[in-house]
Amino acid sequence: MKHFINLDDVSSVETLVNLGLNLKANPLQYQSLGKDLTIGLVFFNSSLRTRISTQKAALNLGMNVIVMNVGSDSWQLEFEDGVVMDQGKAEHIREAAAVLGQYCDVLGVRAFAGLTDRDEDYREVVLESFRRFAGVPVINLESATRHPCQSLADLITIEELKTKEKPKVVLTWVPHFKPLPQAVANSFTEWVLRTDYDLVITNPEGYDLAPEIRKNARVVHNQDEAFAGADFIYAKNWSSYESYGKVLTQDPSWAITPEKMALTDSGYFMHCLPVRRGLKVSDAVIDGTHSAVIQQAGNRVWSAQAALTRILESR
Ligand code: AN0
Ligand code: CP
Repeated sequence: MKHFINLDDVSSVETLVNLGLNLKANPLQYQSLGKDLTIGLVFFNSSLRTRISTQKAALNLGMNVIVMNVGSDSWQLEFEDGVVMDQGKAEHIREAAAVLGQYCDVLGVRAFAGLTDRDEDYREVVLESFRRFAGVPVINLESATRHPCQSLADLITIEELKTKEKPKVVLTWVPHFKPLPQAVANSFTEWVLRTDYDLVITNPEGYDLAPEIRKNARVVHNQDEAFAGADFIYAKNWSSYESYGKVLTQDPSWAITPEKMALTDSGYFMHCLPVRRGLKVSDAVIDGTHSAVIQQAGNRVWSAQAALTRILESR
């Protein structure tokens, strides 16, 4: 695997999930694979899980790790070509990415959606610039429209918990007052569509994900109907794709409560975290025996380590 930017970089989801499970059982089996190599983690946005789990994964592979927060620790970067740089941005991505590629053997990059210009976000300007100019493999630590490290951890978790060959997996929109990116929901949809699970997406009208993401997935606008008999409830808020970046409703009836979970077949509650308790999910659900959120976050180490292992193997 050359890069881990989106699903196009992955030939077999099943093999990668199995590698993640295998690494979890024996974390240090490739301890010398990354010896004397350096990974640089570049953050344009905040992070708890991604920041620490990716460092841990790199350490398990014997790598050295350097972390940089863009903006506070570095210069503000320009991404547009052909501009006269007479405003606040002091350095162009063409130099910045190429220079980071001189210091690091692999780069991880987090750069969220701006949520104002849909075309710009869906062109993945930041991640694609790193792919073009860094000259080293790039790992997506959540870009404008995708979060593959999260989705791989999600599938590892479902594989660990599923009791049926073909579990019913429901991706549900939950309310939030701030516009959030579509990246987690987009990637989860794409990755689950590459499995043989039964996927249902439920969201209010106006919140359908991009057609090229949801493809032929079943979308229902009645949450109770979607939850019937579900084995996994994957909750996430996202802002509208159609009315790009807008919050169209904050309807509290879409939050995950014990009553909603009672509609499922003893389903597990999943969320990528961070999650706002009380707003998106009741304490009784997230603290309950069928909450998978901590296991899911723990599995972020094995997803990052699986991706990194494949990249180091093909250097
Ligand atoms: C981010 C998002 O929704 O994309 C990161 C999730 C992993 N969440 C927030 O900004 C709260
Ligand atoms: N789920 C996730 O990516 O969390 P962080 O934003 O804390 O990294």
